Amino acid sequence: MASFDLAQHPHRRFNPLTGDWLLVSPHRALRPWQGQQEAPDRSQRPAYDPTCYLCPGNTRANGSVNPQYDGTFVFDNDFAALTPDAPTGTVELGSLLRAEAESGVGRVICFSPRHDLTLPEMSTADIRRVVDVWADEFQTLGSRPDINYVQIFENKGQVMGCSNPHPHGQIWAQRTVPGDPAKETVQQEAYFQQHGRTLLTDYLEIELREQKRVVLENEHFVVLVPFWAAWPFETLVVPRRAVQDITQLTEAERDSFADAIRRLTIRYDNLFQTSFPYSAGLHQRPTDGQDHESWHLHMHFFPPLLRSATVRKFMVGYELLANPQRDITPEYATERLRDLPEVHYKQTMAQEPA
Ligand code: H2U
Ligand code: ZN
Repeated sequence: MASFDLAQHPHRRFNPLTGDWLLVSPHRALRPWQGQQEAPDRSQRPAYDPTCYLCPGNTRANGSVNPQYDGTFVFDNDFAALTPDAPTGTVELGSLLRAEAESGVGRVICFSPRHDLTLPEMSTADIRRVVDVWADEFQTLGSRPDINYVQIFENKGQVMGCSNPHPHGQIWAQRTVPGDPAKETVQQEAYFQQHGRTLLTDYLEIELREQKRVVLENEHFVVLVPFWAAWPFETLVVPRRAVQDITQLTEAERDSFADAIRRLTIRYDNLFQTSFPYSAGLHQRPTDGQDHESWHLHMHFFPPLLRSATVRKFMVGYELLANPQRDITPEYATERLRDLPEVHYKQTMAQEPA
């Protein structure tokens, strides 16, 4: 029998950040790449949409009027999933039926006044302003006694349930530490106790040596397809220096972060020449007042597209019942992402005849 080869044979991979496992079935992806199946998406939105509830000067659903902002704009979500003043209390029916009140804050962040842009079409300087807003919001929300975790994220594209194409993200900040960040806290803490270094410091060292899953690097950040990635083109954006949260990044590191986000999202759009949908978000230390030396800030990108702009991955069947599974190996996904240009395809097309 042939010796075990990650590129050919079915195997399980361990996710050290969550402690979960993933099934990889590379042989199922051996069928040849079909190449691009759809025409590039050339659609353009207007720079200003009078019906958009996020554009400057427009009225939102609750009657508030947005200012004539020219950079970023942050407001309390008018339909927040969590509110700060919810009644407290618990319900327990034996040990099996348990509930407890939860409180928190929802914020919406407009990345740009321009309705027609997305992160990959914004300048590095403008993305840097978004990074600064994330840091300010983390600082303000995280220092509240009633907030112990701040989840900053972006849903991009209709398939991800995003209700409006205007470039924006959200923050849900709450009293308890939710599931995945809680798992990552436990895992990183255990690793740090044992090794005295953060889990992602050591992980980065391996990836930089191996160079099999690194998509791009700059002075302070590395973008890679994690060894345990569950989504076809899932990536992790990691600062080289172990910082626990975004407020600890230096000016130069914040610039690097913006550069990494821009270059990665351009590659995503270029992959299927479409506005690439994803859910992305920062993972950082809980703001519960405890020392979280073991935490290493990072940003996850979870994109659902699989083979083209219309063929997407669903977590169904085995994945709903057992654990995530993938056909395209993380190493192959890295090659695909690495081969793409860092000039946005719409910009390239603008120079060419239609
Ligand atoms: P999506 O990224 O899921 O589309 O989120 C947009 C958010 O904007 C959503 O959470 C909020 C919704 O509650 N929103 C307002 O706060 N005011 C509005 O007038 C419309 C939408
Ligand atoms: Zn708009």
